[in-house]
Amino acid sequence: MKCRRCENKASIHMRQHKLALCKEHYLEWIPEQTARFIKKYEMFTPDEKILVAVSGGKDSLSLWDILVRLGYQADGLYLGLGIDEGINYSHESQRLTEKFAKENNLKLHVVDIEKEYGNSIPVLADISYRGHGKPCAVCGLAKRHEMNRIARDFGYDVLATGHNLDDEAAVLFGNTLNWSSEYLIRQGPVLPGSDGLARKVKPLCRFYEREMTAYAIMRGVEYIYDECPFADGSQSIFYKETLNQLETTRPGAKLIFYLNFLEAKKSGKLFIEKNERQSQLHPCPKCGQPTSTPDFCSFCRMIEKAASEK
Ligand code: Q46
Ligand code: ZN
Ligand code: ZN
Repeated sequence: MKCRRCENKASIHMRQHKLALCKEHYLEWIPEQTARFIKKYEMFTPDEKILVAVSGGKDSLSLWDILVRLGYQADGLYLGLGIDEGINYSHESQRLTEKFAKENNLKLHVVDIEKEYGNSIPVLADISYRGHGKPCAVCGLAKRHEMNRIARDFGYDVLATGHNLDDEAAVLFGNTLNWSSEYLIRQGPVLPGSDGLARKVKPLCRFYEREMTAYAIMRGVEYIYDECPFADGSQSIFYKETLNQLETTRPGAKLIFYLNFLEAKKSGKLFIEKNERQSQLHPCPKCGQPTSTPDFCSFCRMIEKAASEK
């Protein structure tokens, strides 16, 4: 297959976009699309200071790389969680993040949770749950708190995270299965700031995980391949696998799931009150049944259309 923009052999084929690109053009396409999403969702402007939360993984390091390539003022924040189980996760992810910052001459804030607060995340979790359960809730809480603190203390306008489409679709899937309306209302590419809370943005939210992996590899970004050992067997991984199965038979299913949700949310009709909805109904002039469509109800329209085409 050939690249859509030149005659060279394509390095990646994105079925859901019906688009194939060579390495050179793919490395152009990703920042172009990111710039488009930043504008479309009004994430930030060129004069705002951005703090990128970097974990040493492919998404956050690539996000940092893309923002810098686009000319934004983006500094990094690495949180040392003290997770040294198995592969020495924290140590290795910090090493790769610092290496990236150094090689690209970028400013990186490093906060070591244990040095700052006396205990690492696994220890804090052990204390909180008396040795039972995964540390993820404690970890999430600490991450949100520290990201916000650094953003506030150093005067950043916005906090950017590397969540990709697979992450967002999995969260949306989980929230939908549980009908967690409060979370559904808050989910989106931008979470506006409020008093003391920095605005949060997800510029990669429309890229598939596989697209981000391809970007990191083609760009030569050195990242940590392994996930945090505590991510193993998590619900979000199960949701991701389920959505991937769907995607295999219906290319684009994940993207449609997420984008249609954003559309529905934007239109304000997602959680419309029952009474409000009823007041928008009127009787169909033909059959008298309540309908929201102007004029005839959908059923009567269908019958009319069929009759007229006979
Ligand atoms: S929450 Fe849980 Fe992650 Fe923290 S303990 Fe690891 S898996 S890093 S995204
Ligand atoms: Zn090309
Ligand atoms: Zn507090």
